[in-house]
Amino acid sequence: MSNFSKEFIFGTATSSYQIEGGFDQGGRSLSIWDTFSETPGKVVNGDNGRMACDHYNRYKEDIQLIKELGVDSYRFSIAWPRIFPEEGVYNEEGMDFYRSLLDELLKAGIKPVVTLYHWDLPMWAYNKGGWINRDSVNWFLEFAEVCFRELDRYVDSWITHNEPWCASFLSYHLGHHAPGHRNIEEGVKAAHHILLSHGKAVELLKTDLNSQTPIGITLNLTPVYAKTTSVNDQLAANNADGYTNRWFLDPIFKGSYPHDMMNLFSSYVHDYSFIQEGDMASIAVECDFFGINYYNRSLVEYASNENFLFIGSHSDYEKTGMGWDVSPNEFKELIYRLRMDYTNLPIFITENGSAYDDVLEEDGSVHDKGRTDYLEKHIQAVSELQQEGMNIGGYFLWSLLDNFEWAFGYEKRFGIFYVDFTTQQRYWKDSAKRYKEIVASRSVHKEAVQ
Ligand code: GCO
Repeated sequence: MSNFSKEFIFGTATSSYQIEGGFDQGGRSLSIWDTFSETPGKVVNGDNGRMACDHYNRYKEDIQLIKELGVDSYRFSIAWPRIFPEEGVYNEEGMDFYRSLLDELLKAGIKPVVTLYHWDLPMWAYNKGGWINRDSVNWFLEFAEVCFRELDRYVDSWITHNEPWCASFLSYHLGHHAPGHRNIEEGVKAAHHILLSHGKAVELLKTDLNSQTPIGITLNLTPVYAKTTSVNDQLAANNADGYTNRWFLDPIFKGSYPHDMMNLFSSYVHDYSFIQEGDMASIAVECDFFGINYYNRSLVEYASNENFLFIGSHSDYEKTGMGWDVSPNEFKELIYRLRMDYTNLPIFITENGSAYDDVLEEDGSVHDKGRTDYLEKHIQAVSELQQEGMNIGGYFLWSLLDNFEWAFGYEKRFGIFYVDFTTQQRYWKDSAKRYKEIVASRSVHKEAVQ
């Protein structure tokens, strides 16, 4: 696993709502996740992110862990309700938190990669229609602008949005994430406004603010496979791919939505007039890199009673604790496809990781063999991709800490550090030790080639 060039970035990633806690500290107002998790039946065990990993109060020690891990970079997100607790009301204290966090990272020699939106929409914005309201683009730009102005000098790279599919379809159509709506048209509109706000934020940073800091977007991509070669299953796979991947890839890289999906959606989306002149060109703005979050492949089959004619199919692959297929080869195939059909930009794996049922031993160790194997297989895949000239710029392991796993609450642990949520103590899992070794062996290699 030593085929990594000296520029290759190893990192780890988190997001604000999942780790910060401090929900009422520093002038923060509520986000849609605070409210959603208060709604009975939405989050496993009724968990919420009020305390989470208490990172808001413990960020210094968490940065020490990152430093000890030896990675080059840390990806985190900014909680919008800390920066604008009310519409148009800027909260300096919220910004101070991120300034201190960034200072501390830079002191530790860690490059900050900052995501603007990782799903914690302020409630005030939701109350005015959230992402369904086109004004959301302007609210987001106001937030982005102040973040750029105040923080750009500390930041190594910006990511506008994390996984627009989740923030739109999973949240407004499938209802599993906040705000929990179930309406296809809303999902499609939310996706459009999120993508548009991405394009406009990139333009703002590059053109209006004239910054050289690299900026991009992160999509969650799930390569879809058909259960059989039957025409029906192939159609199911095509639709699943359209719904999950192409609906986001096509506008970003080709400046248009896929026509087959527009037709498929048109029984529910009566009017596409929310796509205004110039929008598609804005969305397709040139970025500096492309971020992807990869967890698993998906296997689907035809289902005549489903809206889009597909459902998940039984797969006999080895599974993670989420029930997701361990599928490093499909990860490679995904990258080949992106290179063939979509982009030459440097690709960053901005998330990759796995949940397993961890056991904290009495001596403080956690023998998470499943997660360790998972990360080795995927880093091996990245290494092979690098060797094949696929231009992967970096790899960020999800996640630094066990944290609030959205609708799964604290039941699913993705961290390489175990968090005891009663004491807030952190423990090294075996996977963290292994990751440290992998990163360090690359550093040795680095010195040898310098
Ligand atoms: C994601 C999310 C993470 C999740 C992770 C595991 O971007 O999907 O960024 O917040 O915790 O994917 O489900």
